[in-house]
Amino acid sequence: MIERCQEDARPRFGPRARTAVVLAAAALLAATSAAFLPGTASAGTTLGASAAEKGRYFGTAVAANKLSDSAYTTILNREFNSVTPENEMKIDATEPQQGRFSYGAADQIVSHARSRGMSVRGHTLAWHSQQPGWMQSMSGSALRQAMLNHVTQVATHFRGQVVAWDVVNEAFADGSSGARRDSNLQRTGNDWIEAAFRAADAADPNAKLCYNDYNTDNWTHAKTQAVYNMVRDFKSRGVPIDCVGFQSHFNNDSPYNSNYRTTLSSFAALGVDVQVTELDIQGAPANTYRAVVEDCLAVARCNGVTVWGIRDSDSWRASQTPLLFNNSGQKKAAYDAVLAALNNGTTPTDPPTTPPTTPPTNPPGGSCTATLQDGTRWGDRFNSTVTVSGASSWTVVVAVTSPQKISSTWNGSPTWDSSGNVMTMRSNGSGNSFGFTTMANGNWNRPVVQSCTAS
Ligand code: G2I
Repeated sequence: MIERCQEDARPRFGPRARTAVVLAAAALLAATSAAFLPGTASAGTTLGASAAEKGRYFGTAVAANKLSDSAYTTILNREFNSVTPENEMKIDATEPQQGRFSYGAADQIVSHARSRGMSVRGHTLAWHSQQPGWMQSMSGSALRQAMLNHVTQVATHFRGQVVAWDVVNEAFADGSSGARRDSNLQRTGNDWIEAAFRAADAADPNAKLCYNDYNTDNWTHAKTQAVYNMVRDFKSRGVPIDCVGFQSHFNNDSPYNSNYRTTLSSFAALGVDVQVTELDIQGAPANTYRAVVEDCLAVARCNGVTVWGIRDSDSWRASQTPLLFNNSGQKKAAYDAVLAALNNGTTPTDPPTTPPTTPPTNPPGGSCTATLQDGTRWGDRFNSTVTVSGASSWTVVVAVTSPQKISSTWNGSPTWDSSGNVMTMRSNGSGNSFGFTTMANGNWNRPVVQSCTAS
């Protein structure tokens, strides 16, 4: 109850207020014992499209210097609808000299992603590693101020372009201590993590703010429990945290455990979203990849899965061949398992809501007809599908109502007006329908089709 009172004290807008709504929806779900209903039959042929049909994303880490490799971008553009810059948003990349910010490589990835309807996860604002030299040599209040300024500047630069930030990365120690990791940031005071979250919240109130770590996948591990206790404490005190990232680098020393689903659902029950943020698995066993995806789909608040690279040769652990595509860019057995899991998975469904009575809007003027249909609705977002008739090559304009935001699209090539609320979707050879997910941000108005033109 303390938790809910704290939540209620926050302003009733933005994702932090949405958390209260989602909590209420989750409670209702539990009360009605209708948490999971079979999803509609799904036949997505790419990871991103199949995940989107389940209201999730399927993402990958991207390196800016590979965007000129057409074999790489062909797979990226075809398969993924979310992107995490692998190194380009880290502190050493974005503030190489104190007070001098450098966003070129990160902007390149963000632009590549957003122009293709992919969402962006920001990684990472505050971390003991990959600090530029000037920061490594700082301590105390000067370091605290420098860290907070970094969080503010970088989150402000990417405001509106990044759907989720790894605000703080890897702040807990390995092993059985359950303690914080010793670092120059930790030595500025135990409250450095919440200070970073508050700075990020002030700079970008609409991004989801995540804590991200590795070896926090096994529910029985001390490190997992320590992060869980921190998140529970943050929620009880109103620290603005929205999500927890589970890196999920699995290998023989740190294997997947079947209690992973318990980990995801236990954190989600605290009132945060959960995300699989850096998945790779030594040897890429199909069964383990399938299990991870099934575990995410089984947890309503698991937003999506990001793999840490595209081809094995792109991996930080290339010799372990841990990814979904081989060095030649061919799909591995694990790819097929992941796609099947996404297509077979159940769709977590909110309690029945009154269906909208407004008929689809198809204003005249185009030589084709676009019909919008409502898709799955969750506590914070909903899917829509638009079917086009009368043209095989088309341009459809769709508007959502501010503060709604379209967070992902599939089966089309989108561009946006300057407000971000009007999307022009062009056919891209994927057929005569496209879809998109809208973050409601408290507004459940139906998106409106403004025009359809044959092109
Ligand atoms: O270590 C795996 C990941 C663990 N979680 C946090 C992630 O940020 C981390 O990613 C890896 C990148 O995949 C590597 O690409 O982080 C490493 C350290 O930041 C990255 O390695 C760095 C090398 O240390 C640099 O020498 C190199 O210049 O990659 C850079 C770019 O290739």
